Amino acid sequence: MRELISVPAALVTILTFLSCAKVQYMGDDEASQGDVESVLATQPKTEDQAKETTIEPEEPKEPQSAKTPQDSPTDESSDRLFPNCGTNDGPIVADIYEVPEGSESLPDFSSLTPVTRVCLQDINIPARNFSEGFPGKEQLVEWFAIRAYAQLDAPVDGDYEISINSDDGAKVYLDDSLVIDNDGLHEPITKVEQVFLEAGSHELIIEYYQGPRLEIALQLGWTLPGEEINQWIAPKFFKPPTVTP
Ligand SMILES: [Ca+2]
Repeated sequence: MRELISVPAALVTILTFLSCAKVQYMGDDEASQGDVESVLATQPKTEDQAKETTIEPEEPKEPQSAKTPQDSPTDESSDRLFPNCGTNDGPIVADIYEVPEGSESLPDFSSLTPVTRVCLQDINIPARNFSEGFPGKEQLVEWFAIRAYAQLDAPVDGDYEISINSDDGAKVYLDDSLVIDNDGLHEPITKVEQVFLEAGSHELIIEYYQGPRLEIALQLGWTLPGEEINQWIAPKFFKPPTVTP
């Protein structure tokens, strides 16, 4: 008789324990899910990936795993020339625009809204077939424009020969002054202008557009005072712009 009583008592004890364990687990589960959601809220994600992070109550043995963000956060770089603009990918900030087919010169940038913003280490895209597009963004093949902003560091006082090679049109501004006008619908053409620069930083704006097919090119160069070799300006001479629109 004693055994008949003690067996149900043991069952009750076990059931009570399991019930508490379940409540405890559900509490952890909700907390974990909240943690994950707060982490993911700061990261780009797709709907599918968001679903993947949902904790499955059927697998209570590994609630901790839910706290680990998914191994493959969404990569938005597919629609960018360079990802992580403003961090490790270059001081030059460049806005990309679409321009109407048939454009024979640079657009009026003030009337346009950028499609996206990218960053560059330098302005050195040698002439290439248009079908290759711009580095990292094959879609940029025709009828687009770029307005790029940076500071250019002049190492010494003196007369610089600034050069721009572009296909199609481009303009170079330093400290709000137009320095080179290479605008128009044309094959790769290099224009050179002599400019006196004091040593130090100068606000640089490059405007560029690519019209139809054939070729793409955009390179910014200089000949330093007292030297004779024109070289494409190295990344170390660029700094982030002080102001961007
Ligand atoms: Ca072209």
